[in-house]
Amino acid sequence: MKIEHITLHHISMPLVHPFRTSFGVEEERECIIVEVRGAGLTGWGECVAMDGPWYSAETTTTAWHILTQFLCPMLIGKEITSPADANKYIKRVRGNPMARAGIENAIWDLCAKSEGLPLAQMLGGVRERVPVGVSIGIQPTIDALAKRVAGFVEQGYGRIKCKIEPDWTYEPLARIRADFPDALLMADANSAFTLADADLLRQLDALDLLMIEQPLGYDDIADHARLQRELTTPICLDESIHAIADAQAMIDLQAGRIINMKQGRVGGLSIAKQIHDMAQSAEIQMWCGGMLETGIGRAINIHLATLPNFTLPGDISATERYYHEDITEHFVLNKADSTMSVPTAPGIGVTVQRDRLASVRLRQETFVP
Ligand code: OSB
Ligand code: MG
Repeated sequence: MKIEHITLHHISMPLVHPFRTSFGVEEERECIIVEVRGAGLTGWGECVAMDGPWYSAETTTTAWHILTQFLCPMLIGKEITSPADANKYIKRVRGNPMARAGIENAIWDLCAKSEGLPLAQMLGGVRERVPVGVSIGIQPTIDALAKRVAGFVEQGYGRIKCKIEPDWTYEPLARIRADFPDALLMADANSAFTLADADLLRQLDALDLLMIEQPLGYDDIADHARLQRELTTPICLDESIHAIADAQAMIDLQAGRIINMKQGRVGGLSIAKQIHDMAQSAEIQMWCGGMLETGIGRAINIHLATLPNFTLPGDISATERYYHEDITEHFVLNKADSTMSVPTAPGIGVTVQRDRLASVRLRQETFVP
């Protein structure tokens, strides 16, 4: 099929609740929605770069630049039969994984729709429902955190992740562990610590956490290997895994036992699938991370999380945890088993509401051959 039309939609949606991590506070979620048309069908993707370079180097502005100046011009008018075909045209672009993933997502959706298959099936997924959890930001007080966690447990979330930083490490997690002795509980540091904090992090070993996510530098692998040797709690890498070579280094150096897979962070679904297969062979567990996505990105994450090595609950929550209104239909939690159902219609399986998309749009740009 020929890529006949591409439109980029730069949008911003207010979050229901400010989200505070060790790298900053998000009150609005800016992102770029990618629309690609061919053979009478429309594919959708989401570029998860954030407004500032705090989680990774990319921002919505750098991604807009890479998409408008390079990726869209390289793909418009091209004949493709698969995402692998499309990737041949854009492989000259180095780095910028989130920009690349945004357009690659849309091509996966388009190809799945042209085959009449749900994205999960195109990817090789094996589940109809995926286990999910909730990620909770740093709160003003421990009581406020305890209240927030209790609310999410009440809603049915079976896995709770709390953000940590050097002043917010042992005490908040110890309180949640005391309140919920059997909860699947974990911590995410977003690179807030150094090896000098090993003693502080070792205190967490007493709390029976599922894992500690990304304690050290966003680009580090070697120090994580040193730290893992000092902790009994498994280390999970998020920010450090940008590419296949990073996953290989993590495996070779034993720099952790778990990967948080975010397809945007590694450059799209094709690379995510390759890292998935590598991790599976190396017996590294995996789960699907989140970037406060709209319904488009959330649908993509849910389809990805159906692959066999996604054995732990993902950072995939109900729409109402993020947004009052979305640009697709809302996702709800299956309270009985803390799962989310995988959409069954072809492609991403959700419908984009164009009036909603237009109402949150800051700018748009269209490419035709
Ligand atoms: O580190 O996993 C992270 C959100 C934005 C950027 C980084 C992270 C997160 C989350 C939220 O933890 C996950 C979600 O529910 O989307
Ligand atoms: Mg993380």
